[in-house]
Amino acid sequence: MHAWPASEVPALPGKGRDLRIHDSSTGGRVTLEPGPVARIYVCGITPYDATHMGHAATYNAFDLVQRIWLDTRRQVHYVQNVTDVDDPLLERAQRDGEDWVALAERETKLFREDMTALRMLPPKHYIGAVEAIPGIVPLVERLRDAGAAYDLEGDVYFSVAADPHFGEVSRLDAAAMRLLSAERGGDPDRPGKKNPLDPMLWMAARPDQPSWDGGTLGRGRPGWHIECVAIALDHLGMGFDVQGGGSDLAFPHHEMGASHAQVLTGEHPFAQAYVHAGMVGLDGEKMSKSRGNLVFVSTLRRDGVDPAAIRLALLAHHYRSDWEWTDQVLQDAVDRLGRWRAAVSRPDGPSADALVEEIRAALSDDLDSPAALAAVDRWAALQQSGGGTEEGAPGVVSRAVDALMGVAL
Ligand code: 5CA
Ligand code: ZN
Repeated sequence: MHAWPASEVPALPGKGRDLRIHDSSTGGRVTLEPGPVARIYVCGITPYDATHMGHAATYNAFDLVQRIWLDTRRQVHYVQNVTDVDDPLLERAQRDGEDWVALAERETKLFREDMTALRMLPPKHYIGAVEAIPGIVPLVERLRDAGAAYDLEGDVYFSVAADPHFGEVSRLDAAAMRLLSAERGGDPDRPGKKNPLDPMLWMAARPDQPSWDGGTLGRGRPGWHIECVAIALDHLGMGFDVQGGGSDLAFPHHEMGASHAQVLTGEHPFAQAYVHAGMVGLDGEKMSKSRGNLVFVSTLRRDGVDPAAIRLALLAHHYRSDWEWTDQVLQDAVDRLGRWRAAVSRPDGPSADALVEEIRAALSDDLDSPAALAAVDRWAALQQSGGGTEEGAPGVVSRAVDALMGVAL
């Protein structure tokens, strides 16, 4: 699949700092030490509805990670998937009497447009589940042949017992895992499973559902977790730097993905750090396509909201916190954008050197974007009160907020 166009990332004076970030698998902060090419996999959308503020917040967090790496003069190898065949997508297409392929294509196109407008850096490889199927089948066959997967009425399940490291990503107890498995696409109550948590690797063809040739597995379609594993192993290999997504992916998705990959390769870990963004809610509920309580990026854009203001609304919250979208959040961002634009519209102003370092320090400290915004606010207030006359300083500030936070002033 093609991704979306990259916005330019201006070069800044000096050099960025290495990122310290919260890793779910250790429960604490780790300093990431990528090589010259940092490798990141961020789980993509299931395209049955438009990009909402929760999605945008999660992709914003991982966009910051990449911008920090670019600022440390590294290249970034970014991979993202599109879950373009899965139960929720097929159910929505069925409900609306729409062709599931057309639905997925339409929503993926809209997602690309939203990401472009928000200046999110595009993945180098943007891969759909359907196009990954030829690579998924041999992985499932290998797991089965190694005794790490078993057949249940034609479906193939992964045996979590095969991975000695199972449970280390989310660090949840068995009861919590069982609950979340039922909520998030698993089937812990299906009779005949070896362990209720075992996830499906390959689902045998169902009547009236799309299916593909699965070699010795028979016709069917892939399970969710193996999709991301196949794509990540194909394009990044084991031990890549960051596996990212919202906190709802820690279990089962990232836990199972790590186990699949670790059993397949005999290596550990799948990713150096598992990074999870908090959930954005509306009216006290997690914003989700299934609940339907959504604020869409595309609706705001259509209403004439500047994408830079949307981006500032996201950046005003720490990526790990759960927060609520309100009209006030957007209004505050619109006001801030106005103040910042006014402050950089003059040819001179207070020196930007210290500010650039403050932004770098804040973001490299577990992506503390609220602190980065506060630093820019202080500079803008100083500018407003006539606090400096350094020629070109406003230009440096503009470039810094664009390069490090994707906000075009
Ligand atoms: N296709 C899978 C991942 S392989 C999936 O979870 N798709 S999704 O469309 O449901 O979500 C896309 C990304 O947005 C995921 O990282 C998910 O964790 C994140 N996300 C979904 N809802 C929210 C929310 N309310 N707040 C923050 N992030 C969210
Ligand atoms: Zn995924």
